[in-house]
Amino acid sequence: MHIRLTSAVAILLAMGLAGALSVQAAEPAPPPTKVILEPKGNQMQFATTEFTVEPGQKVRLVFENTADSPAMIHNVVLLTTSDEDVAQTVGQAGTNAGASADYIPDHEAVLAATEIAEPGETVEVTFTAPEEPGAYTYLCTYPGHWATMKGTMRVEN
Ligand SMILES: [Cu+2]
Repeated sequence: MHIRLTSAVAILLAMGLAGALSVQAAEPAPPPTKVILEPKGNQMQFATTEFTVEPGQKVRLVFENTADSPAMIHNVVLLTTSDEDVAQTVGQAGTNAGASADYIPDHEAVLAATEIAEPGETVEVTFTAPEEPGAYTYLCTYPGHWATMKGTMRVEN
């Protein structure tokens, strides 16, 4: 009787394990969705001013600095909000943060940020999109750029 019970438990355990494994196999973690951004020529603007991702989706954000003017140094800073005042605050704080911080301020509204990309360089950052559907601003915080160099990430189902 003791042996039979043990066997029954072992079988149940094995079934449970198989079940767990099959669930994992059926739902592998999806690879991050890739978003590629570029500047608009040698202007202080992004060529793409809007992109859409799903809530909670892993996003690999790649910024290719295709500018060729030496002055066109950029980054991409994604915010937790689309509030204009917050964008302005982060833009100004970025200038104060300075080159050694890649002009990325230590601010609670910064959701993700790339380092600085000189002309011809490519930088990237991987992050998890917010669960909350809505609009999220991204901007370049290189000094003088944030006022015109920005866009919107939309989170939608
Ligand atoms: Cu810029």
